[in-house]
Amino acid sequence: MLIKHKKRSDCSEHEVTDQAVYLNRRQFMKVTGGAALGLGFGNAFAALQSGNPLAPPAPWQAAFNNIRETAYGQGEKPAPYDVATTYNNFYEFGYGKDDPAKRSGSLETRPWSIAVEGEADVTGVFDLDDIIKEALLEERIYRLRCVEAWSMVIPWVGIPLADVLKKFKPTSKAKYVYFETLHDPAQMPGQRRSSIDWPYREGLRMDEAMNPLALLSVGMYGSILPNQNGAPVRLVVPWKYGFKSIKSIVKIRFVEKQPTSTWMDLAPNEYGFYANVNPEVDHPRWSQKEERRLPSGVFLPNVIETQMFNGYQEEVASLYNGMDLKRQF
Ligand SMILES: Nc1nc2c(c(=O)[nH]1)N[C@H]1C(S)=C(S)[C@@H](COP(=O)(O)O)O[C@H]1N2
Ligand SMILES: [Mo]
Repeated sequence: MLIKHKKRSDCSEHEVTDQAVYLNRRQFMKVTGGAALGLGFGNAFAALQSGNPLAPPAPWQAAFNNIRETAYGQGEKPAPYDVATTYNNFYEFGYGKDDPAKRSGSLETRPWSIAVEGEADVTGVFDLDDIIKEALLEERIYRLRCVEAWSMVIPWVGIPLADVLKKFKPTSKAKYVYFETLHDPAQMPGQRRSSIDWPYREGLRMDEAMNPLALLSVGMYGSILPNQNGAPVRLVVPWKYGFKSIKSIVKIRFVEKQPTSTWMDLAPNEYGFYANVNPEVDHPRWSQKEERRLPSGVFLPNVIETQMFNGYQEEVASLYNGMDLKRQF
């Protein structure tokens, strides 16, 4: 059932897609369980089951056959799959935009455990697939705005972050939640260089993490996440610059004090803890007023205006009442 709650962020004036074409594509994805022939995004599943082609899907895999549609991003035009999977930032695999696609094949994403620590009643080490098989996966079509002034629309598959965090019963002392990416230079060649203090780290204030827009993503385009997009589990925080959406998460820690993040540590004058998309606050080295919406031609760049909170102001502006968004960037 598609519940229509029309918000401004649900549609984009710039890119109104032919709804019928898109709905047909979704219908097609459902019928084929995401393994759309020739579109290139069903291979992940096939590969996972390749040990025994006749084996029934594991319970967590079955969750992907029942992805709930939502109203988020209806009317947006998702980037072509090959753009979303070859133009990536994932420094654990190198600094080039196509390095993650070329070099992330070495990442082993199953089995995958997540350590939950800190100010919560339920802590310990949990298997990701146990979390997935208990959940109802949702599709959320979100704009992703990178601090480098490019953006794309991606149809994510995931679980509302709040639903997952609540299971661990955070205590009243949990004011922030901290996340960490895997640190394993054997699997992540970029970590063999010490330019960044690995592992990659991020954090959210508790009320931000509990906001309904925050998603713990385990898939995109109807199937599991490709390695270069942060497999097997990543954050998607669409009203913040892309670097907050930490990939390949292995640790969640509930904490009392504001944690620091990788980019704050590297360049505190350029990147803040909040990192909300804000066209009024320029990066010290470039403007944030506009963005290049991918796919974008070299000779005819597809440049659009950047929106406050990446266009999600109705959902999140109240989180920041009374805060000076120009100073607390
Ligand atoms: N662990 C980790 N997470 C990360 C990054 C990274 O380098 N390492 N890059 C971030 C940045 S800058 C962006 S824009 C998004 C890109 O996500 P995508 O490649 O799926 O589009 O991932 C974010 N998450
Ligand atoms: Mo980014």
